[in-house]
Amino acid sequence: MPAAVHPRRAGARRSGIAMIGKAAPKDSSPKPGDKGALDRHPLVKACRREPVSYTPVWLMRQAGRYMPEYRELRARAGFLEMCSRPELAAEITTGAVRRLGVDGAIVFADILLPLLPLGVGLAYDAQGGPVIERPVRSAADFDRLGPVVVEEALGFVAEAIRLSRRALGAATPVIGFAGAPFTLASYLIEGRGSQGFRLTKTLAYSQEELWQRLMAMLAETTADYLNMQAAAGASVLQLFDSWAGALSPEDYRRLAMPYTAAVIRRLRFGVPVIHFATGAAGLLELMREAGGDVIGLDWRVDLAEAWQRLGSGVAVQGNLDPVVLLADLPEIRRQAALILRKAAGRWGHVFNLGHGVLPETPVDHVRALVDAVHEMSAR
Ligand code: 1CP
Repeated sequence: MPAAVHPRRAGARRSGIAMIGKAAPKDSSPKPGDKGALDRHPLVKACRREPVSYTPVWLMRQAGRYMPEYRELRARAGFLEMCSRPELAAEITTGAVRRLGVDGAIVFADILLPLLPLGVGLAYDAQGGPVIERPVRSAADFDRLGPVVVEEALGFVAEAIRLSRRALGAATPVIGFAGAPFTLASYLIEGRGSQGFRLTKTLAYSQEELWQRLMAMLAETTADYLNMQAAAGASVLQLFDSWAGALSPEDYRRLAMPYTAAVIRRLRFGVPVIHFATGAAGLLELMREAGGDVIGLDWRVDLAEAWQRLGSGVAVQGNLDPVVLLADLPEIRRQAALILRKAAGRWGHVFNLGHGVLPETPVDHVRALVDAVHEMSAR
């Protein structure tokens, strides 16, 4: 790999945790807080479809359970406690970056945190899956929800972003994120992860006014939450509409898209937005219409075909199948090369998986993927 491409390589090799408070790796990067320097980072530039010297790469769920450092911390603290202690959250965020050499530091948090102030009894079970004790299924349930003052209830996420940004300086942009209204509503209504989303869709189909009130509230909360993260120093924002693919195109257009579009319209800081969904091959044009500078693709679509459909006015992110990371290194490299070939060197590709890193993924495989993408895409 050309040294000029990755001046921070030496720092990146250090195993991450416990770097907070220590000096960022010495290089010629401008000072932390220098927004200009972060604006010139390949991740931010790729989101804006500007020329870059290599394809930037980060991974959804890059800082989770597959990492021994994370499991060690997790053995001593609950998930919500880890999220709500900014110094711990920042340690996990930046530790993953240093361990993996990725080009983006997604803040350690969860899409469901904005549901905390609603008072619905959000908790995470022994397997880490979210559970909502008092789901919202009627107008009476909705009327009982507490008010969400984002800065007050979720200021710890902003603080984790500030600490991460201070630790990383201009070397790596921090990525803020939130769930899109449909995906958040699905947890709020089902009470946990779901396969068929029957309760969610039934409510949307048969209680239209309640659906509109719920979705409008979630859109407003999500926009406030993302604006708070951008104000705290996030250089890129990702909107996860992980389960939007459960909807038909007509239903997506009517029941989800207006609220996602409202979130994106309300963003104030000019930070590039990645709009991601899974199983959404039938929705790509509508997702593009809803907004975002980058459309996040899962592995079920051919990247070149998807980009053709989306048009050249938008960047794309993706789209390696997370299961590939369980295979041997030559296969990982082969499949990563295939995706880079689909992107064909066009400006505006951010390499990522098509969904989150699986818990059984070997950390070395992730590191090898990141190195392979950097090396094969250097120009
Ligand atoms: O790199 C990172 O891990 C960053 C932090 C991060 C992100 C970006 C976490 C930590 N969660 C998320 C996003 C998230 N959370 C999504 C969107 C991405 C996706 O589709 O996978 C979703 C749907 C959730 C909801 C959620 N929270 C789930 C999925 C449940 C389901 O229905 O499949 C789970 C398992 C959680 C808990 C959670 N969030 C994050 C972690 C590390 C964990 C595990 C908690 C533990 O350690 O016990």
